[in-house]
Amino acid sequence: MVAASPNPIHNEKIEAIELPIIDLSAERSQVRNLIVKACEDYGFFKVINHGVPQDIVAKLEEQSLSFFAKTMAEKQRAGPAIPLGYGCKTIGFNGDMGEVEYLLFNTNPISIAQRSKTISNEPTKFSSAVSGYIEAMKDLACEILDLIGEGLWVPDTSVFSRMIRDVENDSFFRLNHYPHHVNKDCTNNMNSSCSSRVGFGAHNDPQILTLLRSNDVGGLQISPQDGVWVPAPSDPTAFWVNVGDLLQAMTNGRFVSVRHRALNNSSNSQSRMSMAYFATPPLNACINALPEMVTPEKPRLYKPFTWGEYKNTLYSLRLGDTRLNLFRAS
Ligand code: GA4
Repeated sequence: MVAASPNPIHNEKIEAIELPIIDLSAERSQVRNLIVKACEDYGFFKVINHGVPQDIVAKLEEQSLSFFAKTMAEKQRAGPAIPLGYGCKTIGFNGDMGEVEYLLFNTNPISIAQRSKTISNEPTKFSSAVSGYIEAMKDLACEILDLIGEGLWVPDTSVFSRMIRDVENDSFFRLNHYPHHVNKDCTNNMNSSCSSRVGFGAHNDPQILTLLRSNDVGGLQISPQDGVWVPAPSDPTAFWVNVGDLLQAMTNGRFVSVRHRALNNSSNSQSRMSMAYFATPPLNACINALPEMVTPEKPRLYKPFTWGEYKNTLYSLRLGDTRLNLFRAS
């Protein structure tokens, strides 16, 4: 920890902790141990030297920028994000709001090509940028999941990645834009109207693993414990990786699904843009603690469920709800 300061507005503490940074080009036996440790300690870490070509990222960033620069009427041609499409300020079905606009996709290339016709004047360019990026994210997520399998010493090291490689996987992808505000009140960032500007409210990701990348504008924070928020500084060349609810359930609580949020109160004149890939199993995949994770000292925490059941539950709840508790074993 290098600094701690109370936020006078919400009684929250902002702590500048150095979050784990994992160099994927280092020796494999080291990397897998560091990843497992980061998943246990924070459910969150940054990967560098990940091998994702810079031009794949740059192409998508350019397409994303030009979409969000359009007029509201043009953007709304993408259809409402219920559940997939363009959303502005409203998040999900149950009244959650945030200072954010976004595009939500599934990761099927045919569906992306179809949707791109309503999103861009150059649909082929747009869809190949999105599909190319998703492909790279899927490979990176599976590589990280294989390292996790090895680091946990489970007999079937592809037990996690196989769910994501399955043709029926239900992975999602989202592009977020947190518009820059010109606000006179924001000269002092201790001011309430400034520091309380939530872009995407506190929540846990429901899936297995999320890979998040942003431009050079900060705002992402994680909460390792109630009332404490740790900034995750922006790094356009890296990816933040976070553990989702399903991985917490499959590791019987050994890994933690990290609570996080994005604030939209940047003090420079740039808007934050982020891209998030959510590695998700098929709807009928059974989510159950791996036998190796269950011991007499660590009895099963959650009852088995399918991703489909979990997905129905999460869409019936609010963004900030902790849904995994509803699946407790006893
Ligand atoms: C949070 C993680 C992903 O962004 C997402 C979100 C989804 C949505 O935006 O439609 C949800 C949210 C997320 C969890 C609870 C429900 C569903 C909004 C919401 C209020 C795409 C996801 O899978 O779950």
